[in-house]
Amino acid sequence: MGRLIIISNRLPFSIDREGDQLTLRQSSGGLVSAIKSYFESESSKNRGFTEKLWLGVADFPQNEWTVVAEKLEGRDFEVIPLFLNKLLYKDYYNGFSNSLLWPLFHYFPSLVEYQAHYYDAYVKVNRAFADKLKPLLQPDDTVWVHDYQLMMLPEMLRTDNPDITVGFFLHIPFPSYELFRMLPAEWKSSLLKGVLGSDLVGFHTHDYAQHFLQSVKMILGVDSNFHNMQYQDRLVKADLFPISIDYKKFNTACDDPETKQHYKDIRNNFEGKKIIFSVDRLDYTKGLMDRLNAFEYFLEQYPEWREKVVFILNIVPSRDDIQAYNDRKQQIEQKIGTINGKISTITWQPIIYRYTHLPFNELAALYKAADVALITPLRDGMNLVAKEYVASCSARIGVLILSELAGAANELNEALLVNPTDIVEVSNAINKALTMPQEEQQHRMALMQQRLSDYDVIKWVSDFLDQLSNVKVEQEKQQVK
Ligand code: GDG
Repeated sequence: MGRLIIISNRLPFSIDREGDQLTLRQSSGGLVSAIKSYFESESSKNRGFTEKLWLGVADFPQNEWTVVAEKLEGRDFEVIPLFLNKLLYKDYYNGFSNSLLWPLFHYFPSLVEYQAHYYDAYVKVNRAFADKLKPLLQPDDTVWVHDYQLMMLPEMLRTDNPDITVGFFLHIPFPSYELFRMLPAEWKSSLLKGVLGSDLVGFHTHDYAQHFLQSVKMILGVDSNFHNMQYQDRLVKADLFPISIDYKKFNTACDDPETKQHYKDIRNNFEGKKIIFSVDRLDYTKGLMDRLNAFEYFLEQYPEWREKVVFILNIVPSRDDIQAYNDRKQQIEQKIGTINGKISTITWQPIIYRYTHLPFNELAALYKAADVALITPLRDGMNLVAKEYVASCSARIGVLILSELAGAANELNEALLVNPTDIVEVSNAINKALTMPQEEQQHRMALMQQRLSDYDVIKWVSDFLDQLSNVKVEQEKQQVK
């Protein structure tokens, strides 16, 4: 067994600076916690990779690498930093990735910015990743490329090393062909050919995999048989791997003294009141405005809940150098002000709003304290917050209200599933959640918890890597025939 090389846009940590002191902070995204939990697990040790490496763009200048490298000593993986020109990175990341692929793949075609220089930057940065890896690659390495920022990389790696083992996983939805076809001809075929450089392509849901296969057929004329394609005389498989969470970490988080203290403070502060909670990055895909409209409508339709419920809304800063994000922030804050101004009393405010990144223990305490989690994205590849809320603390009660347009809705069937744009349905769901008998809450939660603990994130990683090696075995069999 050779080495495992993880490739993602950013490295799994960022740098905090205080004066000339640098400290490393682990990034809090789903991918990072998934891979970290896997690296620390027995499964990873048993698989016998000789080494684990992580390649991504560094958020620190090249001249600080020696200092950063010292701080990384003793980790269970090696870091390969890629240093890029800032302007090039901006056009690739803010531009092609987040002002074109992100809105298109989340069904916001009117927000897509078709700019040729964004595309050029995307090709160049994918090439820079391939060039960085080229001299380091060994024939028995397993390379796992992550997400929409690097769709062209698998093909580039394959051209450099035809026998390489490459997996690709898309963390966001793959849109229906009707959306994907809106891209200019050269761009859409390069993206698909790029991904098809892999041996295995992973998606969160069956629908995303089907959409991908249909685009491959319509645009490249490549047929599929179930999940298998024969592309350039090579078997390529597209399958579903719904990402999960570190179930144990969330399930036991409430035993931690710091979490307990936060929990006590929250409950004391809102004594006698029901708590509705949500936490999202500030993003138009998260449906924050529709959620606020639904909550306002709920307070009008069910006035008996006034002064008896609070909505703790935590928004995490994100991509604030993109105009579409900044505009949304102002609109959301205005809406919160309007609702609070209109409905508050001298002793009660319906929405407690914070715009910050919460420390883990506080997040865990809020998950535990929440009677209802209101998670209503307009589109979401998966949505880990929904899974984390369910997993948080054993023997839990509480109700999850979840958008049917989040990938997680496929697995969390016992949640109250809603159309996030239907304010009447969401408002009724809030009332139903707040009045649901405890036994029913417990029953629904127990079923969902069981499912999450059976397929946790370590299983997710192992499952993907197992299938990746299986595809290689099948390819070899085909060659022998
Ligand atoms: C992509 C896809 C897919 C959030 N706020 C705080 C905080 N978080 C953590 C949560 C959770 C993660 O960030 C966000 O989960 P998402 O599911 O939205 O994941 P992303 O990585 O942003 O997005 C998404 C995912 O990839 C995985 O494939 O589910 O659909 O868009 O883990 O806990 N953590 C802390 N404080 C916060 O304030 N500590």
